[in-house]
Amino acid sequence: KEQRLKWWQDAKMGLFIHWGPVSLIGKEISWSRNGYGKSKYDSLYLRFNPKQFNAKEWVKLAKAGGMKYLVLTSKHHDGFCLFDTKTTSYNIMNSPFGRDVCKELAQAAHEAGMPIGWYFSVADWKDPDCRNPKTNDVFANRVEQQVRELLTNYGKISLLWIDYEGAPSPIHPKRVFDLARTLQPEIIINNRLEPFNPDESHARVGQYADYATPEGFVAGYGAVPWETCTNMGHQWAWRFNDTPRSLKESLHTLLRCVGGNGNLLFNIGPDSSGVFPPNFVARATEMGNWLNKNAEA
Ligand code: FUL
Repeated sequence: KEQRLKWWQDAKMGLFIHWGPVSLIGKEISWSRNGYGKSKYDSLYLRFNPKQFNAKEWVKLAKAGGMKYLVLTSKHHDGFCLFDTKTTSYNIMNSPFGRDVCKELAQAAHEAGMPIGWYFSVADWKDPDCRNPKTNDVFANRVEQQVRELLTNYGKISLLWIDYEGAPSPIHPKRVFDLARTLQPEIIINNRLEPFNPDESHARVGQYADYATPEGFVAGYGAVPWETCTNMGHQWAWRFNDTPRSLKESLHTLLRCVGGNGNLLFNIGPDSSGVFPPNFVARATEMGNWLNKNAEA
């Protein structure tokens, strides 16, 4: 286990990227679906065309920010797939953009020697088979097929950041875990495959997990490997006129994680043209510069 986690523990900070058609409206990813109107939300992809998307620029931003790995929302709870998939038409290839975002980002990351992982929600609010007593088996198989695609078609994938938003689990944790390890023997997997109790704050690392995932706060979980995920701004997805935390607060967050032997997965949302907001790029770059000066790797 320790050997498997070594690159990640050495990396200390990663860039978390929440992105999808929702960036067109600047509302929170998936969670805004009800309030905005399900059918309107689900149609956003029909005008999602992020022409400025340049995977190399994204990797460059991570590098400038001192972030040593990338985690992209391949599929959030809203069910939209940022990758080419045979399992559903609700995917990026059917948007006007028509380019496989996961493919381009994986390629750019590989070229730069930067580990990449997928955020992947095993719950899907748009899929009628999800948690449908009659057809949930079909759904569980579909999810496994998606995991198979994500871990087969994009070269080496270093990390699987599973997400899951409440009970009951619509999938089979062991099957997904074994599948991931079979397809990518070195992959590390967070602790959200197993049904969790919200009171545990994602602290428990069970049988099908490598590390804990405190969300929105910094917490040392003793001997358990952990990674805080939190926003540099005020929501996961891009938001109009959002402002990043101050440099001081950003650095404090990082240093508290590292000082507690944990990682920081720092999130920024690109806009609907495919670009990270300049004020966030500037903040990340300031962090990277500070690290270069003060924390020799
Ligand atoms: C949560 C999700 O519900 C949020 O939208 C976000 O993706 C966060 C990292 O995990 O459980």
